[in-house]
Amino acid sequence: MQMTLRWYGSKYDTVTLKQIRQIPGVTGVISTLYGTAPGEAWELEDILALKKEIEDAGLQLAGIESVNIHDAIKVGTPDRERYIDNYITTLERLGQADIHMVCYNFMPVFDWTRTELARMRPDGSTVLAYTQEAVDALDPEKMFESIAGDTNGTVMPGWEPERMARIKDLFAMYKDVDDEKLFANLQYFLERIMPTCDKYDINMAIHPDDPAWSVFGLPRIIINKANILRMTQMVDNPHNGVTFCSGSYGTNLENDLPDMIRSLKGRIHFAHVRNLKFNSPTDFEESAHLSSDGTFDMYEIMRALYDIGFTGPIRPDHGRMIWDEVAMPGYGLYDRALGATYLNGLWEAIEKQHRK
Ligand code: CS2
Ligand code: MN
Repeated sequence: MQMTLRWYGSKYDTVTLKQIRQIPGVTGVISTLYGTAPGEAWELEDILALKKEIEDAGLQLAGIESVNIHDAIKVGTPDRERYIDNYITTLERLGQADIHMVCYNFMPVFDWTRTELARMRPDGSTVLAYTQEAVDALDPEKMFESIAGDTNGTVMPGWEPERMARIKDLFAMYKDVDDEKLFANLQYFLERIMPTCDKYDINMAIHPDDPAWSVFGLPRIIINKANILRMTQMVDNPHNGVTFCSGSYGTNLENDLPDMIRSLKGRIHFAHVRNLKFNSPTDFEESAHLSSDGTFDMYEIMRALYDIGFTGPIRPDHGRMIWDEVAMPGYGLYDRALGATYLNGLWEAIEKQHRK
C-alpha cells in the first residue's frame, strides 16, 4: 500500500504540500481539479499543472478523488450520453498524464451526510457526527443551512452552495429513480467507460454511500456486501473496483468490515481507513483512528487489507479537529497525520509478523 493524504489544492486547502511531505511515511496525495463542475471534460494542461505542483513538492499524485458524476448519468436522462463522453475524455487525459486511479461516487443529491460538523468531545477536540433522529427531524432543504455555519469558511465537497441552491430541482429529478434504476444506470455508465479504462489502465474505485442507508427517501445502493459484490460482478472487469471506506460502510453495524475486504480481493483500488465511535446504533461520531477510541478493530481492518495483497493508495479519512487547528471539518493536518502514522505502525507490525 501507499500512504497518502487528501489534498484540496493550494487555492482551497489550509494544509500545505510541504506539511504533508513532512509526515513520515506519506509519499503521495489524492487530489482533484477543484473548480471544475461534474460533467465537464478536464483539460490535459490543468491535470499536468496539478501533477507538476505536487511532484515539485516531492510527492506523487497517487490518484483522483473524485471525478464526479453528472446527475444526468445517475438519473439516466437522454443527455447522459454527452456527459459520459466528457467523462471518457477526462479519463483519457488522466491516462495520458499517467494517473491510474479514479475515485467517484454514485449517490443521488447529497454526497456524505453528517448532522454535526463540530461535536465537542470530553477532551475538547471536535468531530463530525451523525444522529438519525436529527435527520428525521430535518427538512432536506434546510440541511445545507444547518451545517453551513460550521464549515470554518471552507467549501465542503458535495455541499457547494450553487448545488444546494438547486436542491428542489435535484429531488424532482430523482423522483422516479429507485435502487434498481440506479444499478442499471451505474452499469450503463461502467460499460461505456471500461474500454477507456482498459486502454489506459485506469482503476475505477466507487466510494460507498455515507451513511450506508437511504436518507430523505433517496435511493442508495453502495451500502453493503451483497450490493458491492453485485456491482463488481455486473461489470466483471478488474478496472471496475471500489474504494473501501471503513467509516462509510461502518456506519451500518451489520457490515462486517474485514469480511467485506476479503470478499473484494483484487477489486479494492483505494482505501479510506478511519474509525467511528457509536454511542447508540443511530448515533455515531468520527473518533480518532486508534481502535480503543472507537468501535472498530483497526488492526483487523489493516490485516484484511494486507492479506488480500492490497497495493493501492490508502489514506486516513476524516480526522478530529485538535490543537486549535482551523481547517475544513474532517480535513485538518494534525489528526490525519496521527492517523497516517498509526496506520503505518499497524502495517509495519503486520508485515513483520508475516515475515517470521
Ligand atoms: C467523503 C466523500 O471519503 C470522504 O471523505 O467525505 O466526500 C468522498 O470523497 C466522495 O464521496 C468520493 O466521491
Ligand atoms: Mn471515505
